[in-house]
Amino acid sequence: MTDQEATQQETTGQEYFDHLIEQDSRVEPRDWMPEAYRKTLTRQVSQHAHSEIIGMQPEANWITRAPSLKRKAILMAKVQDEAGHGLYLYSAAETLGTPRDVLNQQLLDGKAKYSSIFNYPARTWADIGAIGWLVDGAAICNQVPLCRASYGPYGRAMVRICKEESFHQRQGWEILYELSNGTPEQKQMAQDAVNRFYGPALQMFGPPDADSPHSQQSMDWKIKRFSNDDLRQRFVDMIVPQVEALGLTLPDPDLKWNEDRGHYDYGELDWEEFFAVIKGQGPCNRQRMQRRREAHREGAWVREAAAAYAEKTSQTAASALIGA
Ligand code: BYC
Repeated sequence: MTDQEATQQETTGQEYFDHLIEQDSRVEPRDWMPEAYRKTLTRQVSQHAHSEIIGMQPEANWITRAPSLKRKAILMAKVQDEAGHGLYLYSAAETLGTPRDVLNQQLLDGKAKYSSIFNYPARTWADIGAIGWLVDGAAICNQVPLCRASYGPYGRAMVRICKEESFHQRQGWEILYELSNGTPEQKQMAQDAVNRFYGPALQMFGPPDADSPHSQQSMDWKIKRFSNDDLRQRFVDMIVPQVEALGLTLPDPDLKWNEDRGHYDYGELDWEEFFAVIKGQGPCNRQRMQRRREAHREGAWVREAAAAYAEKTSQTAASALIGA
């Protein structure tokens, strides 16, 4: 292709891309797309996938300690769902051109981020409730608009993920509800868990809009539909009546209804802590990454066996063709 033809192709591609975005239509893997769009989506979708995989750890630690067989089965199903979410998301990310093992290596090398929330420990059984109610609740609030993301494979993956997240949130709510209506010690355990997870759950929405370098461009491209602060506000408005129904409180003395805005005002979050956590200095960053690297090493034989099987079946298929 001559330089002139390449420029022509790029101009037509850009026009078509702009048209798709303007029409609120979907960009598909084979469509031309600006390199920066491909890059930001690869970043966001792979970070999202890494979050699902790392996010299995705090809960998986509680599978053996769940208080009944039923709770154990439910928690196992939830953790398995999260592995599945990771897989759909890696598949969606791969359609943008970067192979999954490269994305995975970025995580193992500590170059790719995953959600700050998973660097906090799950200390008690009530924390499993708080993770379900607050963390999965925040995830739903953030991810429902992503079902309409302009990139087709990402939006479609999000539809199924959101359905499963709703079940996850319900199971968290139910754990907290039961504890809150149990003995005074159980109620206190539920309150402590909410106290510890409230701030970090609000930080899942990302830094304040003024410190969010990617938001505006991602909204212009209709990857993100709302800003970080808008979604955070929506989440606060949603959980205030829920916490009342639980008979618990949120640990924020500044939380109050603002008649003029039609929203709850809430106190400043600890952004210094947030930025330290995403730089690797949270309470569990080292432990999470160490466990992920171990799991990757322990899984080497599975990857090798799958690759050998794929090779063998493709050879058998090729010999059958030659024989035919
Ligand atoms: N933690 O310009 P910004 C789940 C980074 S899984 C860590 O606002 P953007 C679940 C951000 O990446 C939940 N890093 O970025 C799983 C960027 O850094 P880089 C995961 C964060 O992308 C298992 C920088 O800060 N959900 O629910 O426009 C069990 C500047 O930020 C965080 C998703 O991944 C954070 N909280 O907006 C239970 C949802 N926030 O890349 C539950 C999809 C920001 O420049 N992702 N950063 O180095 C998104 O919606 C967006 O990527 C974000 C950030 C709202 C998170």
